[in-house]
Amino acid sequence: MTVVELMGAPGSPYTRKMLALMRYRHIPYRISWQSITAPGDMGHKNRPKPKVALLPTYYLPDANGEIQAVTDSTPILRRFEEEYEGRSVIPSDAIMAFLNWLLEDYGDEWLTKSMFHYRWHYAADIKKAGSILPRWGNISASDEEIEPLSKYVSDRQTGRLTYVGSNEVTKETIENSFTRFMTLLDAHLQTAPFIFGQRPSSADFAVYGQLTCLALFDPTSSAIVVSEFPRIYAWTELMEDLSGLAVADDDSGWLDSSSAMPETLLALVQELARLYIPYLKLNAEAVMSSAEMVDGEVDGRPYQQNPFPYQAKCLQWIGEQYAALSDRDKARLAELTAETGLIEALS
Ligand SMILES: N[C@@H](CCC(=O)N[C@@H](CS)C(=O)NCC(=O)O)C(=O)O
Repeated sequence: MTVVELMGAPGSPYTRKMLALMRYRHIPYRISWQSITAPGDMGHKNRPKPKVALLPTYYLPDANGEIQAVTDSTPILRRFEEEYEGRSVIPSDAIMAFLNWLLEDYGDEWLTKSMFHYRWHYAADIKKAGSILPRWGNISASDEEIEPLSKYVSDRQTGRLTYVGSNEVTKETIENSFTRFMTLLDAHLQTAPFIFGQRPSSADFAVYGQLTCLALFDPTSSAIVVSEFPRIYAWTELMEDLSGLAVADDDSGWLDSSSAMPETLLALVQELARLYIPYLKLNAEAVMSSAEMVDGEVDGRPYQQNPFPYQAKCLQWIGEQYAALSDRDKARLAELTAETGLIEALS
């Protein structure tokens, strides 16, 4: 059996998303640990370099069998759906699969703002991340060797806060949205062990990836999760290794659209409609008009960040996923989510 090769780091939420996914799906892998340790150090010496240096980087064959460096967990996860049978992480019902796409995207693109904000905003978090992150790629390095790397990593990452959108204007919006999302997820997990029922979906893995930082590692956010959302702390630990989880061989265990959706899932959808999709639209407008700043309102408060072209693409993909639904599914989605404002947000 082919072994999938990748480079990643334990401090990278997307690496953790994909490691947990591969464990659950029984996809054998080999990882080389990499932390962002020194200028120009991103990349495996004897390997092709990806177009954009991101973690995780996978080394996968293209159509001609040539190994290429590829990044972006969302399409890679779907490539694995084609290549490996069983234990799928995409709900079998088209409507639930669409909502799963949205929630996966929220985890990857919005919850990560909380992750980056909590890790690089408060002194205790910066100190912990600065001292641990560079060690993950250099476990035997001496303290003297680590010291300048700690400084490099902290300076570099705090300098990137502005790209992620964590700043004095948005701090409150990001922190409020984190506790609100935790409250909604906590309520929903009281109805089922995973977001879309009895088996984990790609949205669970995306949210889990960010929570390996927010719940388990970074002291400020972890203190919030441990004291206010112990269920989510426990869930995050469970998600890490689902290789032994028994799931039905058929497609049973997923929520489906034939009956009403749980109120707690609708509340999560409402959060996407109210906050996430409007944010994506604001960003996409700024990208399309080549504005210098995203400058508008999110969640009823002023919002500013540097325009992010990748997230304009995310909005386009969401539109394509919606357009691919049959007319019947679109009508049923509208009916099921009528109270949430989702369809209005998507239009
Ligand atoms: N959309 C990408 C995002 C990956 C990503 O942003 N990775 C971060 C670390 S978790 C990274 O490598 N950042 C590089 C940098 O900050 O320069 C995915 O889903 O894989």
